[in-house]
Amino acid sequence: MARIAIDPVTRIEGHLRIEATVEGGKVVDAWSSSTMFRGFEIILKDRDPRDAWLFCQRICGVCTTVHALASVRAVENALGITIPDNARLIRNIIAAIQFVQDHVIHFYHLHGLDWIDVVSALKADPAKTASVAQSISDWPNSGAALFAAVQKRVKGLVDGGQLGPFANAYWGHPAYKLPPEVNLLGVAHYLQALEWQREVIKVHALLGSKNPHLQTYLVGGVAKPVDPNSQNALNADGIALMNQAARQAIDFVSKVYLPDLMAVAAVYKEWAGYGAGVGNFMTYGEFPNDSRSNSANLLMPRGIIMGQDLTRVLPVDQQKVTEQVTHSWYDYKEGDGKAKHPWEGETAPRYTGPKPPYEFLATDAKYSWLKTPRYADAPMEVGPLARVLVAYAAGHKRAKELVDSALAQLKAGPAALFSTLGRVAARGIETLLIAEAIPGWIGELSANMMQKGDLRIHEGEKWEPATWPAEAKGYGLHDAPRGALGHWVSIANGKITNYQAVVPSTWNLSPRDAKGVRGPVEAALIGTPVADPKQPLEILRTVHSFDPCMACAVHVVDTRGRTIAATKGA
Ligand code: NFE
Ligand code: MG
Repeated sequence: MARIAIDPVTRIEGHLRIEATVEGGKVVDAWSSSTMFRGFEIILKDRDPRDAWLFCQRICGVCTTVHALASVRAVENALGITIPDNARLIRNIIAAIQFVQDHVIHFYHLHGLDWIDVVSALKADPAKTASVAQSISDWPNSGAALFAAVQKRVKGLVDGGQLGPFANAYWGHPAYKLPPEVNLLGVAHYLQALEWQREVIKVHALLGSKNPHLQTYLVGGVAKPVDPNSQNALNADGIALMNQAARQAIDFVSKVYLPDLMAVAAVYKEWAGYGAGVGNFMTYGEFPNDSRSNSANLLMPRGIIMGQDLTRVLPVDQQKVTEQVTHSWYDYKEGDGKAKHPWEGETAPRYTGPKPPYEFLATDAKYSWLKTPRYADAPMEVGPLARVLVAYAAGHKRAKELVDSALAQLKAGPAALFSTLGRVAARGIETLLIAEAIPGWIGELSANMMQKGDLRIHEGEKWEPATWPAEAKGYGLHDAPRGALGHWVSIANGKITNYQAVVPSTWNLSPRDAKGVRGPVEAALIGTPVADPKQPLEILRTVHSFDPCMACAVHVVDTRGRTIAATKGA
């Protein structure tokens, strides 16, 4: 039995360490640890709740906007504010473009190289790659000359020993199975996706003045004026730019991302048999159709699935969300065994782990900077798979079409969804579903401005703290690209008295709970094959399928600058 540590896991955001025991070529146990402490909850104390979103948004630069949105929703919920329709539409468009860009970047730049062997692409015949590309999609940039040029570029990098973004991976590992031609296709699209994402994200520059960290959120609405008769507001030119970006998004997702995903999935079908995880899924849902606070009228429905049971979608009650610290480097006043709802949450860090450099963590004790979130005491997987499963089980028409079509192509049943491959496929499926919804919101916004003359962007009535109750508390739900995100705020005399964020990657990468029950990633790793414990590529496949973000999950970087060496991570 070998114990291994992968630290740092790369092609994620933040610092993640995975320890696993491997026996008989398989993972038999696993531990997920975040090695980075942050403290946004502490930073927010005593601040004006109208400023909270500006601080929170800096929790992460990958899922930019998401903490801003959850924060304004939480404060609006506390103060009983209903935002104008234009603000809802602008927020939906911002969030949706975020999803689309984030998921494409994940597939090609963070996860793709777990499946695509860049070095093998050098052996491909570019003409054959062109015929593969043209057989799966009518995307125009698919000629032999283009693939030959990409191959030459990569060969130049390899020959010059300057692999750049392609350095430090397990090239040639026996678990890579794609033919050289498909590897070349993947590498070409890796490069095209870089160019594409820069274009579509211009919508953030237009609506948010910049990316990352948009400037135009506001408690009560948005600070982006809409006015067809002004050059200084969102006008017909801006609507046209957004429509163009939405078309580019739908095109790339339907003609590049999804066909590539299906081509990769067809070769790695056995990954529908690994990585199931805890079997419980939760989503807060997203993209509200009306402006009520935390409205349940959503494009992607809110709900819970327990024990892989797709016949029942259970409601979500935020009161049942708690966090534990039995295995986390924090103290609770009443004792570490307690499960605390975020309104009563505490952030009191105390590191009790080994002094670096160390070989392994003491995983019987505290071993992570992540807390352990639970819903009604159960671990929950959150993210694309949770959203797609809940939509599918709830009978969402487009979700059903897309899921059934993917399953038919792979000749698989719904059980295949509970897997590493299911997680990757769900991400692609929801990217298209969300991209397709963007033109509708742009149309509504345009009609409001141009036809109805409705230019309202902000509900100003409750802006002054003098209008607020002496004490208030609220919660804001958002489903971010990586999953269910909740912010909980308590306000007294115009100031924040407590603030807690319970974040998608905290749900997914949590350590064990008080009863020793594993978190979703820990559970998903059990049974993962490992051909060579010194090159744990397969472990990375399952970990990356969750698209971890530890920056979000632990929410102030450890200024001691610890460096930890163990088995090489890639
Ligand atoms: Ni930093 Fe984030 C998303 C949030 S994940 S990426 O999506 O919230 O935990
Ligand atoms: Mg938190």
